Amino acid sequence: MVSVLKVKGMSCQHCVMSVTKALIQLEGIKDVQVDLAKGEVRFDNTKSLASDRIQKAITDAGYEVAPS
Ligand SMILES: [Cu+2]
Repeated sequence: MVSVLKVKGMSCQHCVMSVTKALIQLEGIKDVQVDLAKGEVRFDNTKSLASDRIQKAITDAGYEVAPS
């Protein structure tokens, strides 16, 4: 299932890489794409991983998931 999250605090290509790396190492998360201008992260959650796991990975990387 393709999901889109709003992520606060991303400001440059380094942030894009950090968030991408944090997500891609989660089980079943594939095709991570970050839209820096919109502050959006899109990914395919192929194993229906719980959203709190995904949010924690982003938080641990130093960014904040905005409520949708
Ligand atoms: Cu940055």
